[in-house]
Amino acid sequence: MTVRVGVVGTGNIGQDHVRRLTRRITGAQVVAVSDLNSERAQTVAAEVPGVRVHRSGQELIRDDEVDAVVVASWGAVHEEFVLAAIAAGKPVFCEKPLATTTAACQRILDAEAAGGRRLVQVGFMRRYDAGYRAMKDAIDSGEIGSPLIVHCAHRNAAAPAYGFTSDLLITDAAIHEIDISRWLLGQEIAATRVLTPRRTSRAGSGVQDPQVIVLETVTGVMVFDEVFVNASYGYDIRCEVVGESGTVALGNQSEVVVKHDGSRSGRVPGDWQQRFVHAYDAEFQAWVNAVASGGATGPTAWDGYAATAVAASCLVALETGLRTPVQLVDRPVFYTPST
Ligand code: NAD
Ligand code: ISE
Repeated sequence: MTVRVGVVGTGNIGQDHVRRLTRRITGAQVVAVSDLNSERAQTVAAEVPGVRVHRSGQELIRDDEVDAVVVASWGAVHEEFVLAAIAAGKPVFCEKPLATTTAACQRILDAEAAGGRRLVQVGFMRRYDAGYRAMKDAIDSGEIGSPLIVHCAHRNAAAPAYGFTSDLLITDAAIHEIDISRWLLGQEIAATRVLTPRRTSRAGSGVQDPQVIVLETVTGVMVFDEVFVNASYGYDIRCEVVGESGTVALGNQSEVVVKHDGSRSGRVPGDWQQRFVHAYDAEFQAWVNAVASGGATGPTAWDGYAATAVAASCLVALETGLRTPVQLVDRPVFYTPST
């Protein structure tokens, strides 16, 4: 079966996803797109023969020839499209964040559970990265003993051109470490703190960049996440888990080593598209395979909810400077731990 996909939001990552579904993923065909910016939608549609442009995401979701939906619009409008896809009984891949408030995520949990069938996959693509997967295997095998501390860094060369705020360092960037820590450790996060180092001169006016986010899990594992979105030298993602008897860390991300004029050097990826290209491909292939077989896989709406709840706690911690508990409802039985 070829899964006929409609994509809502054809900005940066929406365009990427249209191209990957068209050129690299097997078993899928993009048949429709929609964007508030209709010119952008038309331009993206022109690249792929036979793609229809809808006037709205809602119209696209109602299209009988769309079997499954990708939501890649701005975070604040994810909820309405995810709820519409669930109401239509269509599988939906939603880019992170699932929604921007815990109340909105809760409405998605309720709607999906009421339908009795998993339809939502959230775009936490790091779970498909070979490095993170190898880290998880090492942790789960018991090789490094019980995890105690996690060190992460999330450095972007430059913040996106639109007004990037202090809050977005948490809700747009650190949300990836929030998810990957929950997944690597297999535990929920119970409390957060946000430390505010000296600001880089490259930060926008009033923007707290960098930040050090501290996540404390239910068993007391501490995650230290440096988020620095104007690091200037490249896109650098680091993660090391320290266990009772060893450590495991992401390896060197450079695909080559250059030796020249008495020095040895490697390459630093420029951005997330380069660094995680294989992870996005694997994530989409897994989604399409699951949809084609009538199943579901990957990060669930619960994972989206939990990540947004932890981010909400970090926002309070940033504002107050205090250790802030995470408010989580009990996980519904419908959401067994995801892989
Ligand atoms: P973007 O601004 O480049 O693109 C978003 C697009 O959505 C724009 O073209 C905008 O016109 C469109 N849009 C907004 N509201 C809409 C609506 N109601 N209906 C239809 N279209 C609408 O942003 P982006 O960088 O592509 O990010 C999009 C989403 O993807 C965000 O949620 C972001 O957090 C996420 N993202 C995830 C990753 C990742 O690594 N997984 C990377 C980048 C972005
Ligand atoms: C972007 O939205 C992403 O999700 C990238 O993966 C992340 O590294 C970047 O900081 C975000 O702005």
